[in-house]
Amino acid sequence: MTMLKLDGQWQLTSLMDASIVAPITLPGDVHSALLAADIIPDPYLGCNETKVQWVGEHDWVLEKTFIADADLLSAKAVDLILSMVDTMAEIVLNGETILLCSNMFRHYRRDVRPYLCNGENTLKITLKRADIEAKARAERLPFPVPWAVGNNQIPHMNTLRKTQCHSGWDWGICLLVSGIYDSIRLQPVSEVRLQQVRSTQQWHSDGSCDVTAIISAEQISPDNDAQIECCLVSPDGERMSQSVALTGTEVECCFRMAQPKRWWPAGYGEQPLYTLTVTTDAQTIEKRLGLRELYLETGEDDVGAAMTFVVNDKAIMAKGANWIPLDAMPGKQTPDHYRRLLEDAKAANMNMIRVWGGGMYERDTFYDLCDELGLLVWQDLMFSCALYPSTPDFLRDVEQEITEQVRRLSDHPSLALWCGDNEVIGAINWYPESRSNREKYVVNYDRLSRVLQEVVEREDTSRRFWASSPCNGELDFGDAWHDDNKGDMHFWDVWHSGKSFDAYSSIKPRFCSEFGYQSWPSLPTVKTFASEEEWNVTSPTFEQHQKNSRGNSIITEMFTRYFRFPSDFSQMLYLSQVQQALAIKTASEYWRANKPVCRGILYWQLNDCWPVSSWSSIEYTGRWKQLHYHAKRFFAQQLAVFVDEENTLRLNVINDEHRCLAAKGQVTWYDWHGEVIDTWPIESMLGEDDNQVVWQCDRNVINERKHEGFFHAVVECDGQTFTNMWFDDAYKRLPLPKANIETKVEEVDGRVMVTLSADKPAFFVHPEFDGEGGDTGRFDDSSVTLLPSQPITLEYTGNTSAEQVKAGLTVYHLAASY
Ligand code: BMA
Repeated sequence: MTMLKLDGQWQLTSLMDASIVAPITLPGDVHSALLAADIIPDPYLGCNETKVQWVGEHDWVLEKTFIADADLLSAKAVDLILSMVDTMAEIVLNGETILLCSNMFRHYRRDVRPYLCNGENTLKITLKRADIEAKARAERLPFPVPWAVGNNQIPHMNTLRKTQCHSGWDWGICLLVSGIYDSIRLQPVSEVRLQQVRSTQQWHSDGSCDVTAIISAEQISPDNDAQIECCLVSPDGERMSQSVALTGTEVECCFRMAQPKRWWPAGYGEQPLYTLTVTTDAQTIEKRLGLRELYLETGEDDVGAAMTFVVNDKAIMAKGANWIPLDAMPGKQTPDHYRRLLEDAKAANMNMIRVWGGGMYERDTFYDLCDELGLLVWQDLMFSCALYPSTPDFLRDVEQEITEQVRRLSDHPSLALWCGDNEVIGAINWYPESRSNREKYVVNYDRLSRVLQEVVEREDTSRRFWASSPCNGELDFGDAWHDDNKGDMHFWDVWHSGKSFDAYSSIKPRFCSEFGYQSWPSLPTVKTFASEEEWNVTSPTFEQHQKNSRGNSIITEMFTRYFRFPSDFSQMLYLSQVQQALAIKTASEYWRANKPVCRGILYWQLNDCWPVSSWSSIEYTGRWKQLHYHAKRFFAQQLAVFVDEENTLRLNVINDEHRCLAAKGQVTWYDWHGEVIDTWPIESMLGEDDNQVVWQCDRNVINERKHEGFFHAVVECDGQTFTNMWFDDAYKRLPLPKANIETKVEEVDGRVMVTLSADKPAFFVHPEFDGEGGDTGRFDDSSVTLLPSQPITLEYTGNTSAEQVKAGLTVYHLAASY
């Protein structure tokens, strides 16, 4: 008896206008179906967002007929299994209502055998308007609970368990999507219903580890004693198996690993995965396990309190970015797209991704890839930037939701932390209602938070619950936007509060889980959503694709502090990406130079869910912004950083690996022709997890020759060379030379190589390929410094020939932007 998938083509009809009929592919969303059927224009183009708002204001019916054969009907039970149902849904099978759904994050499983008939069956799913339900729920609340005004374009989304950014965010289109985003299955059950498999790891002092699989199952035919097959295969293919009889509803299988292979975050070691397979009654659950010990160290210290993830007894420097939903139309969230983005995160030397609380508990694919790539996951529970109800109904629903999600995800080795929400503690200070009655709303907050904590601690004893991001610690309702001595912080003084980039060096965070700076997308990405007449930062299309009301002014105003004003639209786009890279580089490097005080840096944000101006380092098209290339350098396991502090310019060399390495190189002071003013050799032995000052220079010495040149460090370590730069003033005041850059594109052994050479020093040199396949390819490095007579050869990876790259190449650099 095999499981029947009801995925594929269904029929979609509007309940308000029966003439609107289209095929819909499930898993998928209503907007994608209407787009494919040419009923709506592409919401991502021009100002179409406004034109498609009506879609969220209809109720929709999804319908499919399918054949139930004798085999399926011979089962004692046939379970309909559903998840990611968005959101208010009535499920009707052959005229009988079998299920009402109202939480996008829940899992539903119902035996529908009594309603199935031999031959043709009809499954009908009605998706009701979310906006009306949200409003009705808000009206029933005992007191007003402020929603995410300023981010959401549709009110009261906080009353609904649905992705909060579906109604818009400060980088997000408002579509109010609906649909079913996961496979719809009919699972026949004859004897035993295999419900779930979870595992625990018990480490012993001799280095061995016991892996126990805890299998929950329900015997529905009492006549036979069900047998359960449990098998564990090591990364080398070594197989261990056990067969156990099911007594009661839970059974355990324990495997002792004498020499377990440990799983490590990226940059610290390998990611060996064991495969656990449990089978019974033609049902199988398979999981990939990584064996590792992990805890979060938050003990008090001289500074305040630590915030350090420790894996296999080694302190980890968490480096990464915040993750928002992959695509605003969930039907477009494909496995390939997940893989590409997460591989790009790893390629930029990240080892942690924060799944932000205004999106969704991610799909299995996401966590599987994080396990495989060594990306730790900071997992927010799905609450963000609003206050939330604490009514009994709401708490009951959430309790169920969190129970199910923790059970689903806790076996992933990548999962590092359960965090209760995004900025909800902070949000108590944002809204007039809660500001004027703080105690009431703090208690309201705590009622929900306590449920989240209790569920997490009951369901997953191996991980920490962290109430909120940001949060200064247990029951601390202080200002985690500014207190840098304990807990995690969100530092927005630069972007949202308009301070200059030096504000990043005014704090020494223990763990900065959010800080960001926006840029505009590159010209090739702009071309995908704006026609040429709209290529202007104040055009209607450009303003529609900027969701932070002051965003474009902030970017433009900041230009005036650091740069000479760019000469045209394409240079504005380019410069905005230099500026963004500089902001995040300044912060990340300074904080890394403060290790071990700082143990985590996650910038806002990795990705975009539609083409938009935003804080992302990767554009919606997949193109790397300059920031992502810089991240690859400033997140590398070894790094050299200039720090200008206390009248001294110094060079810190940082090693995050837990092994000693020799570092060698030099610091050179160049003039604007590339001639050496002075040079100093550096040589040092780096210890494990080290941070050393390897060179320093009195600032007065530099001040005497102000504006005469720039500092350049080159360090070689373990066969890798890394460089860095330092300038003694804002770029706009420096006499940057107008370098000429020569470009040679050639094919070498089937690889496309681009050699850049300059006659004078050139900074933020950024080649951009605009042509067919340009969105899927990239350079192996960019936004680099070019010194005269030191050409740099970059590889362009992608399905593009050297000829094509040559034809579509533009090389930007800072002095050519004005
Ligand atoms: C944060 C996030 C998001 C937001 C971002 C940019 O604090 O949590 O809510 O998109 O800032 O404003």
